[in-house]
Amino acid sequence: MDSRYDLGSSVVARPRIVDAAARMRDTEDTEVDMTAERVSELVELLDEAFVGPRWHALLINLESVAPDDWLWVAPGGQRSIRDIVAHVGGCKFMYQNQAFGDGQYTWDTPPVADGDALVTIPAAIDWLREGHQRLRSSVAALDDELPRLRGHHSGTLRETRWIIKTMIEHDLYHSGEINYIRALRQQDDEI
Ligand code: NI
Repeated sequence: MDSRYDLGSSVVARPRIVDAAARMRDTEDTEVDMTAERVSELVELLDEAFVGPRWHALLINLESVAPDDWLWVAPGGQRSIRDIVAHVGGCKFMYQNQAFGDGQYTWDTPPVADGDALVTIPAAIDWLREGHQRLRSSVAALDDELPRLRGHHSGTLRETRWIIKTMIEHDLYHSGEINYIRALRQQDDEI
């Protein structure tokens, strides 16, 4: 029998279409679930790089810095721990603003507008926490695809996941620098 006239088979075909639609919905649901899972994992990694508990974290290393170490520059060096904190904190505000905000913050218009924020270590930590909180909230609120392109101060759009990954690496990288400068200053560097 010519299948074009076989009503039976078109009736049979119908559930397959329903199945396909259901499968598509399931796939979408799974993708949403996977994005949510990945986002929450990235938020966790952002927090770990910033507050710890592991000793690589930025705030863990700042805890060992004494007030006298804050402006010290190692022989042959150029940057104090304060300078590094200004850079790390500024990047938190700038990356957040470029990727999730109005894109106004750049290297030339540093978001470190308030000089008081860096006068003491506790004030700097408060300021870092504020920058981190902004970034963290923006990431935690993500419900779209992590490959989505977003603004970056270089002028080149970057994937959302690249921006988050860079921010995680950035805290850890400069945290190590802070630790090394502090160790030179306090003369307790070890192999
Ligand atoms: Ni840097």
